[in-house]
Amino acid sequence: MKNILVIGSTGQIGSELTLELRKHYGNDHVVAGFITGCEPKGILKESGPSELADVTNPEQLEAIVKKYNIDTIYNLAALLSVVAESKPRLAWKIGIDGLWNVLELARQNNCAVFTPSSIGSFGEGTPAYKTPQDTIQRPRTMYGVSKVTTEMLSDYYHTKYGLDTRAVRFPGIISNVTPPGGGTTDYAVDIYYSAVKGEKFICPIAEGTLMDMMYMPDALRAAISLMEADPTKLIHRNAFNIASMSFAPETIYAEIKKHKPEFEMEIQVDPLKQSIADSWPDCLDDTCARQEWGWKPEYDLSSMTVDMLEKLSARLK
Ligand code: AKB
Repeated sequence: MKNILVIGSTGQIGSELTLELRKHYGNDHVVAGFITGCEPKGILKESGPSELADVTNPEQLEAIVKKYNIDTIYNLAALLSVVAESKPRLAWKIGIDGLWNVLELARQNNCAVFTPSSIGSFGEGTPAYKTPQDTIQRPRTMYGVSKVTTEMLSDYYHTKYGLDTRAVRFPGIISNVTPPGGGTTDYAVDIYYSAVKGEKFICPIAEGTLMDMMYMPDALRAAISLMEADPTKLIHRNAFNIASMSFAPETIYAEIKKHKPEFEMEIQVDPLKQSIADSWPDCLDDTCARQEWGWKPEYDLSSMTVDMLEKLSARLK
């Protein structure tokens, strides 16, 4: 049985990943790490242990690892792409100084570590269509720079110290539970909220802009199954391309309109978000993830849309 610490358990991915991990490994075996001002609430708080776990505070993290005999860390602490552009120093402090703390602690206590990367780790010069697993990564955003560094530092700890580090490159994640904050792909979540509330959606991304996206249940399965995968089969480590769907604003709009014919969308391009989106791939090639650990998504745009509209309508009623 694993003993797991989730750092960033109240964020967009963390809030659902922590509950999913508790289903797999037992409530008492998964500690929800949070920072002041982002305390766990409701089922997240009630279903298992939680602890203050600031990634920039190594002593605090060490006390949790010792107290709960932690052997696996899901390190989800990061600023998303748009926020990281306005707070680059903080993005580095959380993403890289924080990662250093996690990796050192993991080395001393023999923990496995999952620290996600992103489609944001690619940039100009990367082949945009069917982006290969191993290719040019020269992003010009602080988010991208910190994600490439995350991948390299995590691989360094694996090759140098034999630490069990693994990760995926997440696309934009779409969920009906915790909304994202400060990402370039957030529009693909916000659009569902507008559709369910009966409001016109103002889209910050231009027509024709393709980006990889994924429904949360697939993202959670990816993280957990990669950490469960047979290590002898892994040729890559940090980080695997994963993909399930790629679309532009007009395509998701048309899909929602099939269910909500009166729904309206107007495009008002946000220059920062657009420039970030333009630097990211159109769609990733996830062959290595499929071959090395059996990755296979379950949702496409149409099945995700049905589920999103149903769940959000029930929740926002
Ligand atoms: C963002 O838009 O910043 C994130 C990501 C794709 O990493 N959702």
